[in-house]
Amino acid sequence: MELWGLSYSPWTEQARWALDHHGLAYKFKAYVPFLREAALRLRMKKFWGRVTVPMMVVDKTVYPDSLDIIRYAEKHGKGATLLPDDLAIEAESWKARADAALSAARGMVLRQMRSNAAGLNESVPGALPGWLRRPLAISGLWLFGQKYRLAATTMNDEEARMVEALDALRAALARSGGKYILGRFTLADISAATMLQAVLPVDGRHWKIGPGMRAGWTNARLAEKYEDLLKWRDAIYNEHRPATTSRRA
Ligand SMILES: N[C@@H](CCC(=O)N[C@@H](CS)C(=O)NCC(=O)O)C(=O)O
Repeated sequence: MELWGLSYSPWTEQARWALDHHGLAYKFKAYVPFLREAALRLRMKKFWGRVTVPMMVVDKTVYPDSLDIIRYAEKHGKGATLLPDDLAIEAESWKARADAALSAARGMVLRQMRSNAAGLNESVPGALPGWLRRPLAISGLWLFGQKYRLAATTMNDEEARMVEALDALRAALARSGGKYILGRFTLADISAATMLQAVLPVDGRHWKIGPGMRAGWTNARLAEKYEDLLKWRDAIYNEHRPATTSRRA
């Protein structure tokens, strides 16, 4: 079983969390946008249209999206379900809400990375020579900005979309008693916890991230305003995402 992903991407983290939660072992293949796109397309046998990660291949079957991978883990893994029958629709709609906020957050992060030399350096593979790293990282950032139409939005719009999701999360936790969004640990909690990565990254014991990237993913304004949600996220990670180094490729 092979999982292609971006180790710093919340979508990849959701897929890995579900696979780990269900005790499924996989080989992690670190994707690099643009540089490894041809290899990804070849592996997926998808030669046109958009490709994203996470993407998983099991035997000859391709699972091209985080939700497909999570559903695979539900079906083939062991342990408590993340999508119980009575809560599956609501849990998946929380994932959709978190993913929409994360798409907005991608813009926030890309904007912050422009002036973040350390983060840019960490975004390219370690094996590349020094002189190539900066030009490659800058062109990658520019291409990403084009691909995700950064010019069509502003930091304020993106922040507003994130705030909407954060307010909804706060309200849902107030209704449910504060521990789990839907009363039990489900995909809703995983999705919302990974969404908070774009407010303030979780402790590196759970999800490794370099100092430059950490700065690029931090939104100090939101972190101050949603401290309660960050505490909730940390508790979810402590209880449901044991820190190990083995899976942190
Ligand atoms: N619907 C997809 C979305 C994943 C997604 O947006 N992945 C982005 C993360 S930044 C990606 O792979 N970007 C790489 C690229 O566009 O080259 C999923 O849930 O798996």
